[in-house]
Amino acid sequence: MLNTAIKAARRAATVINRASFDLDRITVSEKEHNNFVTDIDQAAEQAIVETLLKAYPDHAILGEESGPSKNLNDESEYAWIIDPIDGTTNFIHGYPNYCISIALQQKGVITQAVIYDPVRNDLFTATKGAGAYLNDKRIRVRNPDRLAKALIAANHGPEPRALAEFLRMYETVHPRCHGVRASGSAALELANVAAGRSDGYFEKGLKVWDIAAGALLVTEAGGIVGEFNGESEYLHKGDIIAAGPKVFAQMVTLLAPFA
Ligand code: LIP
Repeated sequence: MLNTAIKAARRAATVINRASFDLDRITVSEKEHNNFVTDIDQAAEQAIVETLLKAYPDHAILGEESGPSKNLNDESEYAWIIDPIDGTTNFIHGYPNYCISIALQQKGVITQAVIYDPVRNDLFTATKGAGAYLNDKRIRVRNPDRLAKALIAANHGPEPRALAEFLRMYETVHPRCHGVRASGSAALELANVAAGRSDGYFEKGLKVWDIAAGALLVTEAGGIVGEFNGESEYLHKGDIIAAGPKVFAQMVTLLAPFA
């Protein structure tokens, strides 16, 4: 199943890379203020869904662009959760920080994860209980002993209210670590934590397709993922902190007031 997801991600990447050479030709629409979708998101999702359903015609689908398939329900044995371009705003601008995110949920539990960065050709994969990998090499969170030694990533959604709260959270965390970076792709931020490229990440108001694959990568790389109060319903809640165990505890202490 992981191999099928990798094949699907690579097919989507072909669509995305081709389009990235001529961004003026893509069709952009605004779902809501500053929340964009392009014809390339839709074409990439179609390529992913076709590949998955060719191999597994009975599986359910939850795609950012196509929504839930008719057979998706709480009882679905297998459901694929897809974000064809996580970081669409970056993609539209040619800002090279976006990725394809595909997760498999099996009876409510995420068991497979693929995040593919088509710009850097970085393929992140994880299988529950079998570790996390970047381009076939095992990855682990960095786990510094103190937040004061950590580089943290964070983002915020498009709503003005979310921005105001984000600025307060930024003010809280930034002076206590090496810095906070905001680069517009939740899935890649999680993959970066898993690979030890950053030490922690926080964001509120996300959708399940933004975080399902990335959360498995982090936990399989030895990290912790939770809500702002440390609880574990982050996939449904959409508010997430991810980090190595020591930094996670310190981030929860600082960010719990924003839960
Ligand atoms: C985006 C996220 C980003 C978040 C945006 C949006 P999209 O996903 O990854 O981190 O701040 O609100 O959800 O819409 O590009 O797939």
